[in-house]
Amino acid sequence: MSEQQPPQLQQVSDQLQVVKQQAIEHLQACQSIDEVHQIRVRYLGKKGALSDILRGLGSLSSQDRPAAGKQANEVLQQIQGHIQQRLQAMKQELQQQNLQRQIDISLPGRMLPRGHEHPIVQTQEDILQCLRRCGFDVVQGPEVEHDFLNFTALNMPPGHPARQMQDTFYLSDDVVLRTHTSPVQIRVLSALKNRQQPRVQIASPGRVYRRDDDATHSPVFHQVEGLCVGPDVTFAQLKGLLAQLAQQLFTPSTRMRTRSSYFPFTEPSVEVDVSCPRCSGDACSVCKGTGWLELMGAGMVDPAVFETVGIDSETTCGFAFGMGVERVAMLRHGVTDIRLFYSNDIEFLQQF
Ligand code: FA5
Repeated sequence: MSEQQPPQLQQVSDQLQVVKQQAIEHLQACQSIDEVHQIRVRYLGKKGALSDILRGLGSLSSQDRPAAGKQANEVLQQIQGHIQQRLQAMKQELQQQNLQRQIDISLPGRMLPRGHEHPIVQTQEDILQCLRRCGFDVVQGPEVEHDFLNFTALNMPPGHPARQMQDTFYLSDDVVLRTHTSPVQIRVLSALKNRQQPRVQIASPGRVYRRDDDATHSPVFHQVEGLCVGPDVTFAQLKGLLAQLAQQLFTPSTRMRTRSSYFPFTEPSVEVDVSCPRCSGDACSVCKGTGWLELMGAGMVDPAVFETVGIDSETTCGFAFGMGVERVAMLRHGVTDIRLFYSNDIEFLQQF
């Protein structure tokens, strides 16, 4: 049996028990650490329930006041203890949840999206790969070129009508953005000047520039140039090489044909066609019913080019060819608008 208390003290004691009970119930119902802090303020704060009771202790007799103060202090400590316990339990629960979330070693790793080479780079690399296997070394030339190397040394002196075949970006009177990769031929041949029986076999890839802009012509595009020079290089070798190249770039059944053409730096000159990869030569809308698609220009190096760079054209001959990389990529993948390659459209690029 608890000791009988004076009536006023008993009243305070009852109030303290009610406040404690309510605080415990509220703490149990709390769902978050924030809510626990709100309960602390509500019961133990300056304007809280316990402070209300403490303020009323002044009206007690001086005999009862110490006992009431002691009881209030005990209730304060008990509520604080419950708050600590509740916070502790909540923190442990959170840690447990976080651990479960962090260390599920059975989950698959998060895959980062993977990029790949641009279709133009892929095609250029396939062309070079094929040429490397045939013994060609890869040589690069500058994109800003002397008018002399881009035109004059290739048998197109100023005023030559063939210059108009390639609408040119002039940077100054005698400096241009190269319109084709053929000036690399001149740079390579000039280095062989005065050599007895010069031999060289190079492939030169790179960007070229023309004032062109429509669905099949871009102002900036890529070419791969091939040059093979020696004492006994023949047109038959050129045809054999290009037939092999066409079969490797398209399908093993791809056929090749040459049509007579004109380039100032080759003689004879040809346009090289391949059987349409879409219809295998049967005629379709891609080849406009002809069964053939134009692939590149080629020919035997014109003796005038050898003479310009100081190589004896009586004892040296060679062949050269030049193809548009975009054109090859369009034929391989059935792309009808060249601008798609430069549009940075991720859905288009993801197809390759
Ligand atoms: C030339 O540029 C010659 N230098 C190629 C050559 C080299 C012939 C060596 C003989 C010996 P042509 O202007 O035809 O030739 O261009 C070659 C290829 O570049 C064309 O077949 C075409 O596929 C591509 N081409 C030309 N203009 C553009 C353009 N604006 N956009 C995309 N591709 C183009």
